Amino acid sequence: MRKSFDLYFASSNKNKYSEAREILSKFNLSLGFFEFAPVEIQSHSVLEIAAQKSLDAYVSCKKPVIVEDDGLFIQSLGGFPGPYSSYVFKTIGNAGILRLVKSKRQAEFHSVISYCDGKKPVLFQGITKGVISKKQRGKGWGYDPIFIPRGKSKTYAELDDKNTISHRYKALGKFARWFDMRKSSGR
Ligand code: ITT
Repeated sequence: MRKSFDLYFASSNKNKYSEAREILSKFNLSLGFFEFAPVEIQSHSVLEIAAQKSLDAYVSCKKPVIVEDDGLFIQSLGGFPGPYSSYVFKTIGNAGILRLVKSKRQAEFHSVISYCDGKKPVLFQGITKGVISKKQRGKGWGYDPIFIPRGKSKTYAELDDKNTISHRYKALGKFARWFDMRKSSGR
């Protein structure tokens, strides 16, 4: 029989789930996977996209659920690809991004976790600043081979401790502390 969880991660992206599960296990939270292909609204805001994604996910999942919306914001490209990161990765990919980024390489990875249990979604944001590398390094998924977080000389793909510094870790850490407080207060 399938194990049931108190909390699910709804996504079409298993890489995001695997990292989220590992991160939340450090906060003693177990996380089920709810495979879900969200219809993303057109918006410049990852907060707005995440909130709507979690409302839609709850309708299908019918259990307390979190979703995540991410964006890689490259300063010299006016924040591109930002909320369109998934589409841009599937179309021009890392090679395309490296062709676009010339001298100024500053970038930020944003994560928004949205929790929904049928009421108004609750949002948590995590940001990791860094730079875009000059070439692809390491064998990670998505933009991992081209993003070097601030204070490191390696890309996310080359680091062993990505899950302790990433945008995802920061957003999930805020969520886990809130979720725990809410549980202790009996709500
Ligand atoms: P959902 O079904 O959960 O929406 P998705 O892959 O479409 O999955 P997003 O809309 O949040 O997710 O897209 C953000 C894209 O940014 C994602 O597809 C990856 O290519 C990339 N991305 C997000 N977090 C990343 C990380 O930690 N490392 C590398 N790439 C990442």
